[in-house]
Amino acid sequence: MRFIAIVFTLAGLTGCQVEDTIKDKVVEEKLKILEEREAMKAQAVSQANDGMVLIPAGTFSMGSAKGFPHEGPVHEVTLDAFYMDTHEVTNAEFAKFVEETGYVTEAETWGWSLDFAPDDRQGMRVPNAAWWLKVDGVTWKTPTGPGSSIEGMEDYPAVQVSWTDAVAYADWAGKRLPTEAEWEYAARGGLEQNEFPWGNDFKPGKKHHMNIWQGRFPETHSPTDGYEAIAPVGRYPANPYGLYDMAGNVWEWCSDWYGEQYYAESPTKNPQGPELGDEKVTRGGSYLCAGNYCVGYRVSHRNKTATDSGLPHSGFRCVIGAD
Ligand SMILES: [Ca+2]
Ligand SMILES: [Cu+2]
Repeated sequence: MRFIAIVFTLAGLTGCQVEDTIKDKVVEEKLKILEEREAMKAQAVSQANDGMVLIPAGTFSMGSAKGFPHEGPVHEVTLDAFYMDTHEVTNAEFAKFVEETGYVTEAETWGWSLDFAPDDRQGMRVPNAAWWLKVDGVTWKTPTGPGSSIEGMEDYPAVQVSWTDAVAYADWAGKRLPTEAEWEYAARGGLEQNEFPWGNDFKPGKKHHMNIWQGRFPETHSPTDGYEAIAPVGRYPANPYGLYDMAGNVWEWCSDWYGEQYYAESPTKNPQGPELGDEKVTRGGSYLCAGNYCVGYRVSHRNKTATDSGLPHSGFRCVIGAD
């Protein structure tokens, strides 16, 4: 009966009118979605007023000829403006997201994750990186296994979050992960071909500017930078854009798939990374990075991790487009 009534109503209109009505509806819906998105973005930007900084649009030389081969070729990249979190997403921020959404991280789903263990603990070791151990009960709340906790560590970066977890957080916050190009551009702080986020001096004024590993990794360690392992965010000077910890402390997820040869074929404008890949890019190095090993704290250094992997020295920060 209802169906007949609808058909009758439609038949009452001319074909053109029906089409126009449908078109209007589609346009209306699209406008509504756009408006909602804009509102979300505006809200995220204003909420984050003191938590994000504007990274101005510009062109820079991405990569380095002084690092590992995949850091080259140095190539010109032009980016639109964006806002970036001044610090890595903290445990307090991640906890708020979990509280509001009931989100369960991948490590919590699997029931295990990886821990740094250059000792003789028995268990499943990661091939080619024997100091990584699969440990049951490792999660963002218990980052080194049962008995560990993040109590009192509200202002430490959230770790043991997979790429998928990081994207879920970003969606919730109305933000997104930075592209690899955005990350490097922001980390360089407006400087040209600098080694570190603040310039070329490893220790300006003989003062540590990042939380890394002092000694020969992984055998000897004498943490003169003040932190044996993870540090709270923002304990070292910010770079010229006002970004903290773009070198050291924890690795940061980017949105790009990792492509070893990508720099040779990268588009100039707003590159998004290869279309497909096995692992996602991580940047910035961590408290485990040492001069004798990966030198991961160099601003052009590239690293990669499987999307479902959480690690005790890997976190993230977010961005929002500014246009
Ligand atoms: Ca350290
Ligand atoms: Cu490293």
